[in-house]
Amino acid sequence: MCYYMSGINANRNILRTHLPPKTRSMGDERRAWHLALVCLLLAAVAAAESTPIAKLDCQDRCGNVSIPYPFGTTTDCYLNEDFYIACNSTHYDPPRAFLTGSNIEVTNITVEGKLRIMQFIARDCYNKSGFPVSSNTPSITLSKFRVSDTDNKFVAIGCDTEATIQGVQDDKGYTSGCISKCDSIDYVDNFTCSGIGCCQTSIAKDVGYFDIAVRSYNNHQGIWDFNPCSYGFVVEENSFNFSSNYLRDLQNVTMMPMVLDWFIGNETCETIKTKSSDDVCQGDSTCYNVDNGSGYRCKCLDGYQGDPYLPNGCQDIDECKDPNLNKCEKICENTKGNYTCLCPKGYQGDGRTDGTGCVANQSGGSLIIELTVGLGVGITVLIAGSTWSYWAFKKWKLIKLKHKFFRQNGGLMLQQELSRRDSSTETAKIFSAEELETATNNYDESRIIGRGGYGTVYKGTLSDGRTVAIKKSQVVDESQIDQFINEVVVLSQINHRNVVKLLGCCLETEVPLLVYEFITNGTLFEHIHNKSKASSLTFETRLRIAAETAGVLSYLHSSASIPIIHRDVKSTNILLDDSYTAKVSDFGASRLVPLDQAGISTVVQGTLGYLDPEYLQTSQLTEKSDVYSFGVVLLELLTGQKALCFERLEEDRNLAMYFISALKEDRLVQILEKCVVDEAKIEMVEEIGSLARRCLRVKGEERPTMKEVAMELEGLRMMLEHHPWVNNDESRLEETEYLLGEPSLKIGSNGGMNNVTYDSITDHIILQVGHGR
Ligand SMILES: *[C@@H]1O[C@H](CO)[C@@H](O)[C@H](O)[C@H]1NC(C)=O
Ligand SMILES: *[C@@H]1O[C@H](CO)[C@@H](O)[C@H](O)[C@H]1NC(C)=O
Ligand SMILES: *[C@@H]1O[C@H](CO)[C@@H](O)[C@H](O)[C@H]1NC(C)=O
Ligand SMILES: *[C@@H]1O[C@H](CO)[C@@H](O)[C@H](O)[C@H]1NC(C)=O
Ligand SMILES: *[C@@H]1O[C@H](CO)[C@@H](O)[C@H](O)[C@H]1NC(C)=O
Ligand SMILES: *[C@@H]1O[C@H](CO)[C@@H](O)[C@H](O)[C@H]1NC(C)=O
Ligand SMILES: *[C@@H]1O[C@H](CO)[C@@H](O)[C@H](O)[C@H]1NC(C)=O
Ligand SMILES: *[C@@H]1O[C@H](CO)[C@@H](O)[C@H](O)[C@H]1NC(C)=O
Ligand SMILES: *[C@@H]1O[C@H](CO)[C@@H](O)[C@H](O)[C@H]1NC(C)=O
Ligand SMILES: *[C@@H]1O[C@H](CO)[C@@H](O)[C@H](O)[C@H]1NC(C)=O
Ligand SMILES: *[C@@H]1O[C@H](CO)[C@@H](O)[C@H](O)[C@H]1NC(C)=O
Ligand SMILES: CC(=O)N[C@H]1CO[C@H](CO)[C@@H](O)[C@@H]1O
Repeated sequence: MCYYMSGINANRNILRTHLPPKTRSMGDERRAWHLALVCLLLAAVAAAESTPIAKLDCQDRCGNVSIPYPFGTTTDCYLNEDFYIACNSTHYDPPRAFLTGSNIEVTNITVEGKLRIMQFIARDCYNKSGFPVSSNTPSITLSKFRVSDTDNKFVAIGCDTEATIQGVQDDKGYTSGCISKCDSIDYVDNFTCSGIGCCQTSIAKDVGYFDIAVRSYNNHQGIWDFNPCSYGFVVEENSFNFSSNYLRDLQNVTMMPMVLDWFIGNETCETIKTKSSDDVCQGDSTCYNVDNGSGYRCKCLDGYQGDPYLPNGCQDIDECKDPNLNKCEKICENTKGNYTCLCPKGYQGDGRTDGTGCVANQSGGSLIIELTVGLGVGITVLIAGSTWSYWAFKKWKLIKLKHKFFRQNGGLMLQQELSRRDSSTETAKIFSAEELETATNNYDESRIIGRGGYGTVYKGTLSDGRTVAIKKSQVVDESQIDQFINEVVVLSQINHRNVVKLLGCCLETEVPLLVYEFITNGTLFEHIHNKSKASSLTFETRLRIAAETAGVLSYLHSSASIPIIHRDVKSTNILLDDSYTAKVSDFGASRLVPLDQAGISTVVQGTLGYLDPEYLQTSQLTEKSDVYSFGVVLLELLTGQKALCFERLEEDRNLAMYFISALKEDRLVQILEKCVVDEAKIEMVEEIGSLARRCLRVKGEERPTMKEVAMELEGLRMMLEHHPWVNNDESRLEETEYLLGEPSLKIGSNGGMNNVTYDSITDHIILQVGHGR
């Protein structure tokens, strides 16, 4: 056995070949750009994180569209079927969102009750001699939501045009429309739909169905040169700006944005209150009726903002941060849902600019005293000033350097972008260099909690008391900065309980720094290979850690909006919190895989002992490489042995080889960790061994997918919970019989479980069991 094998530098374990060096300036520019973009992504994610918009472990966006609860893209993530959004990532990149059971594309959802969709436009076109060439009459049918009468207009475009909209309002039909005729384009006004070349009318309330038809009186003859077609559509008023060019050519435009009103149920707040179980307004929010009680919505109380349908969705607005939100003259103090104004010492009043403000207290001071004080202050200021100038000069140089780094790292672009954003939405935490220096006591040696191939990780305490992990690249090497950037890109796509959270980044240093949540209990590696800690890692915990890790890898491979291959799965990259929940970390080497590519060719990168032999040979990266590495981690958990150990015989140095030869010679039990032998039944251990064996197949395609692995491990966990398969000889016989009596729980010859369905997004496992339970 070899428990302690320190002295091997982590870097040496990393096998990595470099791409040919790029020219520096090009790299710099690209990198700066990249980082700015990436941090924006991070900003969006961080904002979403600080005020959640989706339920825990639910996808909160689909491509460009953010999906706030009550909407959701998977079971248990939406309020009811009406709010199901089908996120189609198989045909579109970025993925696109569709209303449930329809081809209606959703482009924006607000928690205030609006839903922007794309709707087809009606057209009726002729050729020069007046023959119809194409026409259509699009319609829309909404099962639940209604076309917004306040946000949309019905618009017709053409100079020989009659357009009608036929709608259904509360089971009663109605027809409306408008006519536009003109002889010349010269009279057509730009930017206003004034009746010449373009006419518009309002939409009725509560319309859930409409169709649109356009006709022409003279088949556009005589005006064909500037207007061959008529068009009609319902469009969001604010996003449509008429131009005379549309008369000539709107042929490439097939869809226009339209706004729907959404609401909950078909009852009023008053009736809902009487059945408290149905109330969906959460936290600091209140219910209000939509129109005449055909449904209701929730909104955050005054002074709060966020998603009122989530328990912690409505969060206090810090009015003091934004001078436009408070009316304080001097000191502003934020309170829950409001703020108060204070006056400094020596002043009195209500402190409000719309009130009495702050006025100085009546002081009995005489002119002489004031003069003396003034003189004293003057001299002090003079002395302080000259010292300060000297000090400021040094500081100035430092600041200039910081600015340089900030610029180099894409900070300016980021800043511009942020300032353009709505100031009310909370932005990413961009940490300042000082903040992180203070947090880590100037990157003190004692704060180092890990060193990896890609940098040093420090433990830090922020001024608000939060403990964080700060990752800093060791060497200024472009490829390493790229790794950091890559990590931010990847992490910004993931929101999962078993992935370490990224809290923010810092751009002012020469290398960007990443700030993560601090995971209290260290790496899985320490827990397996440190004798004293290993003893407290029970078989059940080991199995749970394996299942959680497999679950999150399966999520990365299949459920995240863009598939992600971790590429460096190993026990040092799995962290444990105090409840031993696994948190996968270090996405520096990870790759996003475009949907149409099954495998990508890359520079081989990974850690010896965990590295997929097929990938090593072919450089073709696929999800199956993670499956191999996971197989090795599974072995580590089972055997308590290191992935690569120079104290074993040469042919056994590699844990995978060692395990396979032990399996062949039928001495599996000899190499197992003691607690596993003591606590688990041999059948279950064999089951896991067989799973590991399949993960370690040389040919990637013969390995199971991560999803299958996750399912199988979850199935074993369920079984352990329901009939603890503890090694107890007395119960063994009975147990076997019990299993035989329940065929649906039996394990197939290949070790696969029947009747287990697994949804890695929600981490839910559904185990169908026969009767008698
Ligand atoms: C998504 O956003 C990107 C960047 O803002 C934009 O280029 C792209 O067209 C958008 N895609 C869709 C489908 O709206
Ligand atoms: C995605 O969209 C395509 C094309 O519209 C469709 O054929 C496919 O069934 C959709 N996939 C899902 C999962 O909805
Ligand atoms: C969605 O609509 C809201 C309100 O119109 C707007 O503030 C927001 O920027 C839109 N989001 C996107 C991604 O277009
Ligand atoms: C218009 O279409 C008709 C019928 O297809 C055809 O006979 C005629 O030649 C077309 N005229 C022009 C100018 O293309
Ligand atoms: C309207 O604006 C377009 C450009 O957007 C221009 O080409 C056209 O000449 C303008 N028409 C009038 C009548 O000003
Ligand atoms: C339409 O566009 C023109 C030029 O881009 C702009 O001046 C005008 O204000 C716009 N009108 C509306 C209603 O947005
Ligand atoms: C419409 O599409 C055609 C071909 O796809 C292209 O030649 C034409 O320039 C487009 N027109 C506009 C206004 O984009
Ligand atoms: C309200 O909705 C429920 C269930 O969705 C339905 O059974 C009921 O008929 C509806 N009531 C009205 C007045 O539409
Ligand atoms: C609400 O209903 C009442 C009576 O049913 C009606 O008089 C009123 O016009 C309705 N208001 C709206 C906004 O529909
Ligand atoms: C906030 O407090 C002020 C008085 O300080 C009061 O006038 C105002 O109505 C309060 N606003 C809210 C939203 O409670
Ligand atoms: C790990 O967690 C266990 C259980 O919560 C705790 O007893 C132990 O002190 C923790 N170890 C470390 C290094 O934090
Ligand atoms: C209880 C149950 O649903 N059993 C099913 C398990 O799956 C097999 C085949 O997949 C079915 O034949 C069983 O009926």
